[in-house]
Amino acid sequence: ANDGYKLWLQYLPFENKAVSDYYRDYLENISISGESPTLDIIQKELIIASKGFFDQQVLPEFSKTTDSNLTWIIRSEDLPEEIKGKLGTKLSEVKEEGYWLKSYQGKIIITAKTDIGLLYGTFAFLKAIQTREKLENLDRLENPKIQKRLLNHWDNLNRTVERGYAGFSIWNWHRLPNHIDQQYIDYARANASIGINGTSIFNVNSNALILTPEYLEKAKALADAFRPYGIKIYLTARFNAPMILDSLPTADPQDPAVQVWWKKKTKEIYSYIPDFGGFLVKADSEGQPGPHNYGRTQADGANMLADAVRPFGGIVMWRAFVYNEKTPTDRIRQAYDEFKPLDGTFRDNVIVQVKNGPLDFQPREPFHPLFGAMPKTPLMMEFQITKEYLGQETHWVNLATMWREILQSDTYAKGKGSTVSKVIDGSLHGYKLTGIAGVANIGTDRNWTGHQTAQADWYAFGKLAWNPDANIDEIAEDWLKMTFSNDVDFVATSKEIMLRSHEILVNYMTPLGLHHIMARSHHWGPGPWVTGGGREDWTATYYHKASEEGIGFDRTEKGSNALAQYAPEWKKTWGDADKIPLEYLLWFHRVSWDKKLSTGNNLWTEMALRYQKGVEGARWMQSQWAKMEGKIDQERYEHISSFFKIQVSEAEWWRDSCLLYFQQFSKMTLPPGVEKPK
Ligand code: GCW
Repeated sequence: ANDGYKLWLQYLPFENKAVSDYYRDYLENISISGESPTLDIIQKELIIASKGFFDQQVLPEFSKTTDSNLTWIIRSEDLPEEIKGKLGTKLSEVKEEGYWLKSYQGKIIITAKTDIGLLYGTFAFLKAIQTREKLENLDRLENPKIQKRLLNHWDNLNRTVERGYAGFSIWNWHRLPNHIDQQYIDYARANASIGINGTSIFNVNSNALILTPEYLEKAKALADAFRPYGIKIYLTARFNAPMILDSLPTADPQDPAVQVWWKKKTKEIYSYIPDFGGFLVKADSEGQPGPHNYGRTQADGANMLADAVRPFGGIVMWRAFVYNEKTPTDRIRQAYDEFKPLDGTFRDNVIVQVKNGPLDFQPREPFHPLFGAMPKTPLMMEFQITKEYLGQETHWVNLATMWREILQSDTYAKGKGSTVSKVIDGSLHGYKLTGIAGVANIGTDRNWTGHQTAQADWYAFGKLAWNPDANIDEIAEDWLKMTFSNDVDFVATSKEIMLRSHEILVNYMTPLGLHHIMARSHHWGPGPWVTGGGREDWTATYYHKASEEGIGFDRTEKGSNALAQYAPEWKKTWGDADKIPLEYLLWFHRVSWDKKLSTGNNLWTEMALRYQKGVEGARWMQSQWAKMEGKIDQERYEHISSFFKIQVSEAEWWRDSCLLYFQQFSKMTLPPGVEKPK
């Protein structure tokens, strides 16, 4: 039985003797020089892997000397002088967390400056075996392009997970700090295998209790367990914690007593966790307290915390997801309007964490206009790995496709080629601090992520965090091979499903630039009719504005002018309803139902056809998957098959509800080919 618990670290048995014999030479005798907890972990991982590959038949032998062994795991400083000389100056290109996987005179040398680099190199070596690479010509020197590569857990003290769809929180507060569950170790292994080096373990809608000794002790236990895997702990800071925990009359960041409180609190945290990474803060958003409460700016708030963590080398990740229903402008303008003028006023250990799009993790959004707009303030990316608005972990949708679209978008900040990926890897503006965060999709489900295939999103996030320009086709292919099988047909078919899945989902949920038409509050399923409830920016009608005249949000200068937050190059294409790619049409324009589009169809017909196409796409995925039976273990095959029943019926639900709802306004009939709503 295979329930998916082992993620992409399945280390499945080799398919035949020839393959097994080939890799056996490299796995049987391994030299690991040096000693450290991380080197112990490397050794353990090689044993786990060998047990899997060889079906318990072969176990690696380890020695400290390099002698006759074919595989060496060795810090670059410990390499024999002769080999150092042969490897030459390239050796110095291996940076702190980097590694070099190098085939050399029939041997494989895994070398790095640090033990964490060796751990990453070992995982790269195992991946090469898992994906059946030939080892003779290996020459892979890799350094991460982004420094802080974090998961953000939105986990609460009662173990519910905000927007979590894979069970409860894996953090068992009740048993911590004394019990370190094996799942924490497997979590650390999985993260280290993809280069994640930080985790913020608590919800951004934070509870100040997480900062009390009782919980700091638990956080410390996790930090101790994760340290040898190169993973640091970060905590969310509730802005009014001084008032809640110690009855201070205010949390004003300019108040000296408040500043002293945070300094003391920070010192206390570091006494538990000496390498504590720093704070993640959601302030002044969706009811969370923040500097606005005291007439202060986001920079005032962030800088106060930055000063507290600075002596210990910590950072502050300050979220830009700040908006307010009382601000009369278009919600999607607000973060830019507020943060852009603050550029250059943040301390250098602050990094502003910006969601990929200006609204909120929709199936498709244009990139956030802050990227490229804050040359003097390091910005980090926040992606949502959990699928709040994309089927909530029951739909198969490959998020890497969507992330690539954002990462490769051109901000034009310094002319053509100023991609978002270059903003966040720091190369565009010379940021000294770089980072990326993914809101975790992990829970207590046996397979961690609800949908077996949602593991791919966790995996891809790590890979893109390491290199935001990485090839997502390869990422998908590697993940499939490591997780399920190297069968050529299986990999080709499943990869095609993955790579087409995002466009399919967008078509059946929010085609043509529609957004936030999900049901209220829980965001599951369609709800274009959602209105009222006291807060306009949480209604669907605010975003689609459908009437008999037309549909869409005018964000040109005739409307909210959010378009002006982008480079002039974008104004030219996005500003013109006839030139804008149809994917973004209703995001930026309000158009009449009978408007003729570039496809030759009018808007209503195009919308109906796209919803239909989305449904057909989901059915196509399902039928392709049906052909995979027998190619992988039955348990996971069936798990995915049953989830397709959900996905297809929900795709139909979306199409039918949205078309029936919008038809009241368009007053046009459904075009041929679109099924009648059930
Ligand atoms: O996506 C929205 C979610 C909230 C979340 C918020 C945020 C943590 O609906 O549940 O709160 O964004 O990112 O802060």
